[in-house]
Amino acid sequence: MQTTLFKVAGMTCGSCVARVTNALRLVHGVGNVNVSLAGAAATVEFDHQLTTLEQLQAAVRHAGYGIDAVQTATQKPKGGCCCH
Ligand SMILES: [Cu+2]
Repeated sequence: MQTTLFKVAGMTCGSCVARVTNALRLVHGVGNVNVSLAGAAATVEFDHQLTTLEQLQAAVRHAGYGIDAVQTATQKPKGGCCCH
């Protein structure tokens, strides 16, 4: 499993978050999904042998949202509450 973080464009409310979350969860090989409305980002845990970042982003686009920027680097579980 690896964790990736990417920006999701177009989310405006909790329903958007739920839609993006569900779309990502439906992708084969995806584990935990955490979508942040405030951060306009999705944190996705996935098995890279079963799926790819491209497939995750395609699922988000399919749900009607955009991908802003891509961070392919594995997220470091380091740092406290201050992300910026
Ligand atoms: Cu919405």
